Amino acid sequence: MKTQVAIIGAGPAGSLLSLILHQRGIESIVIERQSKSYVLDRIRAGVLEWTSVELLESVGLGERLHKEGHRHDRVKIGWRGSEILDIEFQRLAGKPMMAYGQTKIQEDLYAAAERENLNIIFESSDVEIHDVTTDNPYVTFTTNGETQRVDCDYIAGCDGQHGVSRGAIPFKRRSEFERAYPFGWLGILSETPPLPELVYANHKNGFALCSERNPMLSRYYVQCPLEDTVDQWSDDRFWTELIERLPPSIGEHVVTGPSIEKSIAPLRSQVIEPMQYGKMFLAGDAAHIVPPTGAKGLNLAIADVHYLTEALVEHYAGNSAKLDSYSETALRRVWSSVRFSWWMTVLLHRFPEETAFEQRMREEDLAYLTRSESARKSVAEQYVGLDY
Ligand code: FAS
Ligand code: PHB
Repeated sequence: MKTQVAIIGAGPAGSLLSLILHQRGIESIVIERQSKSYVLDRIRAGVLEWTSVELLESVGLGERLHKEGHRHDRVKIGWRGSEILDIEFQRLAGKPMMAYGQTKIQEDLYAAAERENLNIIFESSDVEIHDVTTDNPYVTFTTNGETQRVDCDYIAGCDGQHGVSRGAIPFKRRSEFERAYPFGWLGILSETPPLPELVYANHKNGFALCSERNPMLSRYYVQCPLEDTVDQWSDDRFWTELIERLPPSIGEHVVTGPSIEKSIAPLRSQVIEPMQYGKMFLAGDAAHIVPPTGAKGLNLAIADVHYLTEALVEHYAGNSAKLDSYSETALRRVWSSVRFSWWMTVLLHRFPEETAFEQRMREEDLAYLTRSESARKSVAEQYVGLDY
């Protein structure tokens, strides 16, 4: 097969990239390891920066997003047991954010792929990248027991944190920056009405987060030790611990119920530099991982796709400047979001080895945010996302 851009991975980054390139007249083929239903069953991100909302609108994905999404003008942070900090990002940063689950975004992207007849090849294995430093790169893979080959002008590595693309950059040409956090997030879904606002909490027992997927589907998280397993967390234990970590005036409104999904995810910060090598470009989790505390993972993937599609469209129109500087451009936002996600994670979690001094410093940070509107404005503009 031959195409202009061979895309590895049909998660949000790969499927959005293929859709926008198609709409701008550039052909692509997407090669995905899993089945379509497997990708759609994954529970991941929950909130969109307004820049992400506007980009999805611009490619025709705004209708269901505005119908089923829930716009939020603020988030609350509970701390020191009963204190409540209000980050009013609409008032302070002039933008809201949208609660709309990644699962729905993936459904919308696959529906658009069907409508626009995109070429996504699911259940492909043994994907290999070849000759990225030549003018004739290509990708090989196996599907239905047969080896296939896609000749292309460019390769987009959108295959997430466990993909093969990042490995196509030679070890001595690649820099990896990483921090693993000494705790995980235990997340549940319950068919109960969510709280009216997203609520983060720092408590002496650890972090908690109250979010949503729709008016009758709530998403909650509590920080847990890395070695914990889901079996150690009955629903009762989860609800008791979640409510314990919230200020009483908020916790008393949590509607509990049976969990319909329960999982533990580790937290990591990671950046791969550069995000391009020869004719290959990395986008999304293939290039960077952030702890979900700052709600940046999916939004960064969408931002990378914005920069890469702009660069490819201008290249095919005769100007390669943006393509040559894609990595430098994308990494500016990546590092800004990686820092914010790290900062929010340190601000709101309890670290196993820390002393009472560190928790006191944390509470002083939260007290300063409570007193200072300019400090809250800084958090607000980073949370809702800076303009591209
Ligand atoms: P993805 O990982 O979504 O997609 C990569 C695709 O490539 C996958 O479909 C995979 O099957 C495919 N692939 C992998 N290797 C391949 C190969 N060799 N060949 C072909 N295909 C291959 N972000 C938030 O903002 N908030 C959250 O709460 C949140 N929770 C998360 C929970 C978990 C458990 C995980 C893993 C991530 C979470 N994230 C969260 C981050 C998540 O939303 C990612 O940022 C987002 O999925 C990134 O999209 P992609 O870059 O497309 O990567
Ligand atoms: C979610 O709804 O899954 C969610 C919301 C905010 C975060 C992380 C996850 O910071």
